Amino acid sequence: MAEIHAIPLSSYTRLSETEMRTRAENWRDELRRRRTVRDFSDQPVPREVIENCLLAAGTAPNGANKQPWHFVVIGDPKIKRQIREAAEEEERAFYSGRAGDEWLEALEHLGTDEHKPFLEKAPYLIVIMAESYELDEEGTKSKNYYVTESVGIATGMLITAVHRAGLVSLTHTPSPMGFLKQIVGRPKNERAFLILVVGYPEEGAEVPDISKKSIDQIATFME
Ligand code: IYR
Repeated sequence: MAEIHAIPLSSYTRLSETEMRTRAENWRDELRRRRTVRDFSDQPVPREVIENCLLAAGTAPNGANKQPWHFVVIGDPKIKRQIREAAEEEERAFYSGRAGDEWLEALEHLGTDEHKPFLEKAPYLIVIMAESYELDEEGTKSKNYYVTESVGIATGMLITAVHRAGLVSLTHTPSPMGFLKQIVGRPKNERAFLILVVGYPEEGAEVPDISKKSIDQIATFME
């Protein structure tokens, strides 16, 4: 066996059961307050807040600790406009038939359409890239593992960090997303995973009246 370099688990604090119960309830309630928002204000957000949310996301568990993600943070209005134009072109095709009837019916209650003003209005678009494989400075390739799972977990942690910081987000997945890689100019080992739109909600923002599944619907305990 190769020798591993191990250090004590000094960052862990064991909580009392009472504290644990309270925290689990409070965190559930805190995350229940999170809503995906589509009406964004153009009010600026401090860059440092975004940096810290990204560092939080970067702690995600991932395959072989390869950390196969890259976050492109776009505040430049010209690039935001380019992304909006390209995304709306894809979305027009999507909503006018490419999605198919079943998909369009499933989306009806959300009230989404091909218009994506938030891509220009929100202060930051975070284009999340997945590194399908690793490419070092000399151009040598090596494998990454569980890339989709890893980037998905990091994205969830980013969404949670953004919420915790008092901002709102929207997971936007223009379909297909090939155009993004070109606009943001990333290397060939990366593919666009999704766009996380981040900012403050617009005054009077509205969200769809939807609910989440119950514990019995989402979990099975085999005790
Ligand atoms: N990408 C489209 C469609 C869309 C798809 C799903 I699945 C959603 O939950 C919401 C929207 C759009 O952004 O409008």
